[in-house]
Amino acid sequence: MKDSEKICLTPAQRLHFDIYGFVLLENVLSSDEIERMKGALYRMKADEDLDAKRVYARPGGEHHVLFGNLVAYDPALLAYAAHPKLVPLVEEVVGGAVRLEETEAIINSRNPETPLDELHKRRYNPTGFHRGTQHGWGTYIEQNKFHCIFVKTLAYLTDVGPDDGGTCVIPGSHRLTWDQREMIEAALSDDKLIYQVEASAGAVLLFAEALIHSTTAIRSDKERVILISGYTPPMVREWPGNEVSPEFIETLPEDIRPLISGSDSWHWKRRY
Ligand SMILES: O=C(O)CCC(=O)C(=O)O
Repeated sequence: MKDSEKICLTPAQRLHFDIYGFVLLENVLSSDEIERMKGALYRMKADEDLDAKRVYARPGGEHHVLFGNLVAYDPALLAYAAHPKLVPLVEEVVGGAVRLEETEAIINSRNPETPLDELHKRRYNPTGFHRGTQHGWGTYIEQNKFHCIFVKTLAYLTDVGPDDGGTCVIPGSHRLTWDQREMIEAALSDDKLIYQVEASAGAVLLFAEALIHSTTAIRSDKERVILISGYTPPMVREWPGNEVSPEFIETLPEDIRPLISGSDSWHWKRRY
C-alpha cells in the first residue's frame, strides 16, 4: 500500500487525541454492520450456555449486563475487532502493530432503583471512573506525538443523547501522573472537568486507556448497546478471561490471525 493510501487520523483528529486522550470517529459502522453486531449481542443476552462458548457475562442487576471474550461467538463481532477502518488508527496511536487484548459489550438501561430526581441533581452521573494504564509507563511520546500501549475502540450501536449514558471521561487525564483517586475526586467536585460523549449509532470512540473514563447512568427510557475492543502491542498479554481458543484461531484467515492471537510477540517495530 502506498503511503497516500494509508488509513490514518486527520491532523485534527490526531490533535484531539493528543490533547484530550480520545477522539470520536463519526459514521464508522454502516447500518447493516450495526444491525448484525446488535443482533449477535441480543442473541448472546438470551443464550443460557455462554460458558461453553468461552464468553463471560457480568450482570450488574436487571438493567445492566457486560459480556466479554466475544470474537468467537459471531462473525459480526470478529469483524468489529478486526475492522479495517479502525485497526490502522489504533496502530497509529499505539505506535506499531497491535494484537487484540480484549473484547467486551454492554447492554444497559436506566437503573429503576435510582430515583430520576437524584440523577438530575448532577449534570453527569459517572458510575465508576477508572483507567487501564497510566501516563509514564503505559504511554510514551515519539516525534512529539502521544502514544499509549493500551488503546480501545468503543462503538455506539444505539444513538446516545445527553440522557442516554454516553461514556464520561476526564479529558487530559491521559497525560497526568496524579494519583488517580485525587484526580477523580477533583473532577467530581466540578463537572466542567468532565466530558460526556454524545454520538449517533455507528460512531466509535477511540481512546487511550490512560484516560480516566466511566460508564454513565442512563436517565432516559432508551436501552444502550456498546461494543468494545482493546488493543496492545503483540508482546503484551490479553486481559484475563479474554484468551481466544487455539482451535478458533486455526479457523481464521491468515491476515487477521496475528491480530487475534498475538503471535507476533516481540517482533515489534515502532512504525509511527
Ligand atoms: O460504558 C461505557 O461507556 C464505558 C465502558 C468502559 O468503562 C470501559 O470500556 O472500560
